[in-house]
Amino acid sequence: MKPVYFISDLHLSEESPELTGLFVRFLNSSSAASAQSVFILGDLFDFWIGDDEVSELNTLVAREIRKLSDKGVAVFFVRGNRDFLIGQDFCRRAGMTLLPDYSVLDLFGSNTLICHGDTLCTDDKAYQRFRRVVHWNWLQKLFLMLPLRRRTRLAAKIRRVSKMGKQVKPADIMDVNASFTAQQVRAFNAERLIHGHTHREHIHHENGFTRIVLGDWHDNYASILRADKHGAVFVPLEKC
Ligand code: LP5
Ligand code: MN
Repeated sequence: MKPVYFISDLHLSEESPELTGLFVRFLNSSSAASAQSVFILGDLFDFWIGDDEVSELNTLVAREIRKLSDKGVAVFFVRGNRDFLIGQDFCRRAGMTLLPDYSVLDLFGSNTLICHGDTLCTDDKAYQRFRRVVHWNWLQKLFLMLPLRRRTRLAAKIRRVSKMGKQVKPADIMDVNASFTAQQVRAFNAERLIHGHTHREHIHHENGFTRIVLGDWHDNYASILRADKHGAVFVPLEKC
């Protein structure tokens, strides 16, 4: 059985072409080409204001992902808190399948729950309130009707508020809530959880299940998890 790869939190933007370079390197690696599937668990982009924004960056990203899927590798995408507006149009362009917020995979015989991770941070009440509001369908529709320039300005404003807020929020409320997380894992009848969002790359063995946290991509570092019949490990990009 071919391996399966998991990545998240690349936060690609025009401002960090080096991260786009790392991603392209991964997509073109022999490991990615010989994978069964690649799961992108959200925050692929630093922010997303609608599939109708066709930029040089997202055109390149869509083309590179499609090249991999054209090789027969199934690419799946779960939305993050930065790119929750990615829709079917972009996924079609990239040749990837859009998944719901939570999915359970039979990963080499082990039931594995996957999600971005933001929904598990239930102690961050302000964020959860914000999330509920920006997921209102009518509000998203209204936002998507605005001119692109207006949307960009609004997104930048929200990013500024978010950045400032993070400086004063206690670090522990920005992590997953342990009992809510355990409850979700049990509800989905899973024995393993893979998520991103918190950027705290680690493999935890706790509360009777394994919780794998994907890291963010930064400073020439790519957080890549490989799962195969032997288990799941982080692999350096150089070995891919
Ligand atoms: O992303 P990060 O790591 O900085 O922080 C997240 C949470 N913040 C977010 C916001 C995103 O960064 C911004 C996404 C931009 C999307 C663009 C499209 C917008 C579309 C709107 C469609 C209807 O997710 C942050 C968490 C942190 O993770 C850790 O988990 O704490 O949560 C917040 O910062 C939320 C704040 O606590 C409350 C936000 C109030 C926002 C008020 C908006 C004011 C702007 C005024 C514009 C009119
Ligand atoms: Mn996130």
